[in-house]
Order: sequence, then C-alpha cells, then structure tokens
Amino acid sequence: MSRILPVGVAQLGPIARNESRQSVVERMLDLLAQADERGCQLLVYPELALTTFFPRWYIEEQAEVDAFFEHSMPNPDVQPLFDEAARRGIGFHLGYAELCEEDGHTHRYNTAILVSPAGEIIGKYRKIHLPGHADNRPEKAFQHLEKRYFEIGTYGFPVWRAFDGILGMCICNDRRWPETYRVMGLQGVEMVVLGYNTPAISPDSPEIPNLQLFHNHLSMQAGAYQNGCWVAAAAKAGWEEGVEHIGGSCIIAPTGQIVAQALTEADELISYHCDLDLGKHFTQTTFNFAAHRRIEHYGLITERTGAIPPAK
Ligand code: CDV
Repeated sequence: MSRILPVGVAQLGPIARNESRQSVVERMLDLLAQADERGCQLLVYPELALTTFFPRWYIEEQAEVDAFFEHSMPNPDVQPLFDEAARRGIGFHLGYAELCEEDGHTHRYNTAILVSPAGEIIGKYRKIHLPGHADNRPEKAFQHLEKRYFEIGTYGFPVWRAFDGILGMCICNDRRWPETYRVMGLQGVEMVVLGYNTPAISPDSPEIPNLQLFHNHLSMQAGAYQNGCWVAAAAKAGWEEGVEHIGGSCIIAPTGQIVAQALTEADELISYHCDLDLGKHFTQTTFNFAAHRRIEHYGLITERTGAIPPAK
C-alpha cells in the first residue's frame, strides 16, 4: 500500500513590525483554506511565522524583545489556527519565538512545532544552528542577532512517527548543514519540514549577488537526496521592514528534484502529493547506511568544530 501524504507549504509574504498576530493568523487561515481545497493533510508555515523577523534589530529593552515571543502555545492569538486546522483535519508545522520557564529560569528559543490533524502538538524542535552575532553592529544596514535573542536548541534533531510516516524538523540556517539531515536520516526520516527567513543580501556574509536562492535549494536538494527523504520548506518572503527576503518555498523529492516551488514573494500555497515510500529507492541502495557508511573514518565530524589545515 502506498503512503501518499498531500503536503502544502504556506509561504508568507512580509509581516510589518506593527502587524498584529491576529492579522497574521488571518492570513494563515486563508492559506489553510486553500490547502484544504487541495486535499492537503499537512501544512508547513515558515520560521518565526507570527511576527516580523525581529532579530534584524538590536533592541535594548527586554520587555520590547519579549513582545515578539509566545509565552505559551497555543495561546489566544494562535488558538483560531489550532481550532480551524483541527476542524478541517489538517496538521501543521509552525515556527515561532518561544519564551518558557524551565528549571526555574526563563529561556528563549527559535522553535517549531508539529501539530496533528486533531490539533495536538506531536513534537517540538528548537533551532540549533543560530546564525549571526550577539553584539550590536549599528554600522550594518541591518543586523542578524539570533545569537543574542535565542539559546541553542535543547532537543537535538528528533523525528516522530506521524502522518503515517517518519517526520523531522529543522529551522532555516539548520538546512545548510549536512549534519542536520544525516542525524535525522540515521533515524529513518522520510520527510523534513522547515521554515526560513533568508535575506536576499546578507551584510554578515556577502555573497556573489543572486546566489542566495541557488544555495537555498542546493542545500535542501542535497539533504533530501543524500538521506532519501522529502523536504518541505516554507519561506517568509519579500520586502519586510526594508529588507528583501528570498522566496523559493519548495517541496523536494528524495530524488533531489524540486517538485513544487513558489513563484511569488507573497502569501502563496504550493502543494504536492508526496509518496513517503519513494525514499526507499535510495535508502535501500546507494544510501543504504547500514551497508555502506564507514563511521570509523568520520570521527572528526563530532570531535572538531572548526577546520584545522595541516601544518605547512
Ligand atoms: N533565519 C536564518 O537562519 N537565516 C539565515 C541567514 C542569516 C543566512 C539563513 O541561513 O538563511
């Protein structure tokens, strides 16, 4: 019996600093209704989907920063999304800024959750590869202060049995690291869902212009192919508070091919009926890990963080 999972990716256009969560949730509900029309059972929303991408600003006042965080999930602003998705029987992935009390301390994470078609939180992931810097760099056209506002995720890269398959999550910059996919691949992941906010030009890592979209897809296509899994990725796109973000939201097959891709930099739904068994073609042949991996030669990957070239 084939396992076809109809998946939607809900790209969001820009969210202004003063746009309310209620307004954003309305936009998300509209995309949810479109996903329902297409028969989707799972809908993927972007990273930090409920607010503008606030890490671009150095903000002194902690209370002002905390206003961008969700203090519980679901909460009254997001409850309509949980209710409507459950009413329609659609599960979803949602990225948001999480503020929580654990071990008697306040913690802040860049978080994503996977919600079942019945509206229950199945899994939570906290971003591990936090890009940018923690110090104020006012000379930059805009900043990237994830290292200031978030702690490193605490869960590793777990996977969950859900949607009749094995699903995992990562967030934005995580998608550029092969380790992200491989750790999930070693748990038999069949689909990785993720959201991203990627500036078209980043002042911290200026690239040759026009390559951001290419590198976005290159990383995810490689991760999908090398681990025999699907990748469903939702961008927050377009000009947000003076910064242009790439779109390019996509669904990638275990073949490494992009099977659906957003055309705009606005709110847009893409979808595809994903055969969760397709990855077996790779995980039972070229990428049969048990047969072919040589872990006795991979020690440096966990022993060493930065590259150390041989002495001259
Ligand atoms: N939100 C992100 O993690 N963005 C990074 C940018 C800063 C390079 C990304 O990898 O897309």
